[in-house]
Amino acid sequence: MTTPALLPLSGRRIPPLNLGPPSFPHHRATLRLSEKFILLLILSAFITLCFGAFFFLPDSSKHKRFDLGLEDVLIPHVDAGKGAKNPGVFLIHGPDEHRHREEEERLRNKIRADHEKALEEAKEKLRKSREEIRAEIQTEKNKVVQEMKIKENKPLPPVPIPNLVGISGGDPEDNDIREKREKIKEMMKHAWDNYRTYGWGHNELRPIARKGHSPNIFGSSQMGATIVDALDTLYIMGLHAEFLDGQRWIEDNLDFSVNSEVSVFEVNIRFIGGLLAAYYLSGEEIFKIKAVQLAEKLLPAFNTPTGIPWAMVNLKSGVGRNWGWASAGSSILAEFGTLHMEFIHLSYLTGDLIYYKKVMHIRKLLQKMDRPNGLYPNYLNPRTGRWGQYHTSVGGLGDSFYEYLLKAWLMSDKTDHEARKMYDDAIEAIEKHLIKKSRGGLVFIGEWKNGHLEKKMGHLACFAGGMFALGADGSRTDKAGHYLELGAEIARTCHESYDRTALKLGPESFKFDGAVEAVAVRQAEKYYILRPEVIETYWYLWRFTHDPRYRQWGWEAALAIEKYCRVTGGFSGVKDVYSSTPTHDDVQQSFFLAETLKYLYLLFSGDDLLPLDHWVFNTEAHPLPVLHLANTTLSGNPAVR
Ligand code: DMJ
Repeated sequence: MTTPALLPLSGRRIPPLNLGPPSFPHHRATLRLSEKFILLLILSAFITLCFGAFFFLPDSSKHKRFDLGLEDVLIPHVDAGKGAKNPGVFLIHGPDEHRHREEEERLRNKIRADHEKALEEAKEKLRKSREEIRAEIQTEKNKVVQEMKIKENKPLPPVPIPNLVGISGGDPEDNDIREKREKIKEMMKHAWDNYRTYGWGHNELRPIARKGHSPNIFGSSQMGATIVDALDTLYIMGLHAEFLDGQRWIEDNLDFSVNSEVSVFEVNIRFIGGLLAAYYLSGEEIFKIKAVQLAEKLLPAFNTPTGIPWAMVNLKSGVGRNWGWASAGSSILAEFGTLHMEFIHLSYLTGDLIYYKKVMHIRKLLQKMDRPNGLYPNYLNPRTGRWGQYHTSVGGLGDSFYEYLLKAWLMSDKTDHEARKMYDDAIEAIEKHLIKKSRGGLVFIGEWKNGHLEKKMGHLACFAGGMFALGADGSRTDKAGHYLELGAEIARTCHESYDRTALKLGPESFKFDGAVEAVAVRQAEKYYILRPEVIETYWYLWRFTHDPRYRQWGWEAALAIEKYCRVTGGFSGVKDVYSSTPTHDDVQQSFFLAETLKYLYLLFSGDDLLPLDHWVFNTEAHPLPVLHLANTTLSGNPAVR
């Protein structure tokens, strides 16, 4: 293990970014525009100042102003003369002197306030760096373009639809397996029906309070996250009436012009991923149109000095910012690094390269950066392009970045070699520094914190078992067997984390510390919120090995969810998996319908349903078809060049 002293702890400052082609083809024009913008601001501040000063003149001069031969001054006034010659014009009469003064005073105050505000704004602008002003101008320009496009609501250009293999079926021959699959479908119906009754249109459901709920990742919006997230699961389960119900809601109600600050990552994986999958499965244009409209709303988040997007964006104003808790104002690796699949599909479907360019820009920037011990830190500052704290994780904050490198390669029909290389390099460093075996023989993935390995594994990191198995084929020389084995070891460890609890459901994170193995220690880490990652890994391992233990483990988890998480009004997370009398958290997460129940259903289906050589699942389990990019017009794609 490399000592911390050997780490390049400060992180290299990247060279000034070239914001020219391809992302900003009008670089020079934009520069001139920003200078003009500053001049304009100064000028407007000056004019406001003069205008304001005029109103602050002493009373005597002010009277003169009203004596300029105008007996009837044209300002709004309550005392509209009955005999006014001009309807709609209000007059000031001599006897109304008092009210006149009040009105004048009010006007003066308003002008003073406006004047001060304009000065403040001008000062604020001048304090900003050239790059920030440029980013703001870009945001404004994008907004105008976006509004024009939305107004036009023009149909999207037709593109060849990829080969959609196995969008239904998968009926198991074995009776027992068929019954299990039916049970999972019934659980889906229970979750959906209750959301339909009590939470319809809200983002999620509170199954005990029986009302709508919205997590902070969606701000104050009510965008029916559960509907969009659940659509493809409903479709593959053959719940067509429910699917249609969801489609109708989307057609009539899903609107993204909301004044709400949302997580770019979450909106991308749940909404754009969900809408794209629904589009591919059903062929209904509305899903594609909505996905594109939403993607345009996310684009302003990329207007940062480096092109690394903000974590959050206000869907109405386009203003972005980062989470307050993130190291040194950083963006998060697992967030800005988990856009690739959806954005490539958006470019494919629209013929508009903007999405492709945004994510390729992120990739190029990451490629150029130094990586301590070959590891990608979780935090990157979008203003400076420098890493934040040197924390690396395959669980929260890092996880799906690695997943998307592998899946970018798979989704490109294995032609995106650059992505595969980045994945292989990253996984090698992770294996070297983060993956260990406990005294009891359990393989786990720890968290790297400033040169020190914390022997703690999160539930989220359990997805990596499936990822290693999925990436085994195509890995570097003679390593396919090794990675499949590693995936199986991670699956075993995560199963242990479930098996060592009272409820047979896994905690949020678990430790390996002396005698403690695969068990949560802190109370705050003992909850289970209907997460899918362990079941996801069972499913991938099942597909690649057909070892019956994975179906058995999956069924154990399904029974535990049914027994401890099912309530009359839906399904709820539990606060402590070590307590045999569970307390519910009263949230039915949208990913329970998108992922947990979908992976369970697939686990008890035949391999002909959504076969893995034709479909790649995004990190929210939304299946997107493999794109044979060599035959398409994505001109920037390495496959074409
Ligand atoms: C899901 O929204 C996605 O899987 C994401 O990548 C991380 N975790 C949640 C579910 O646990």
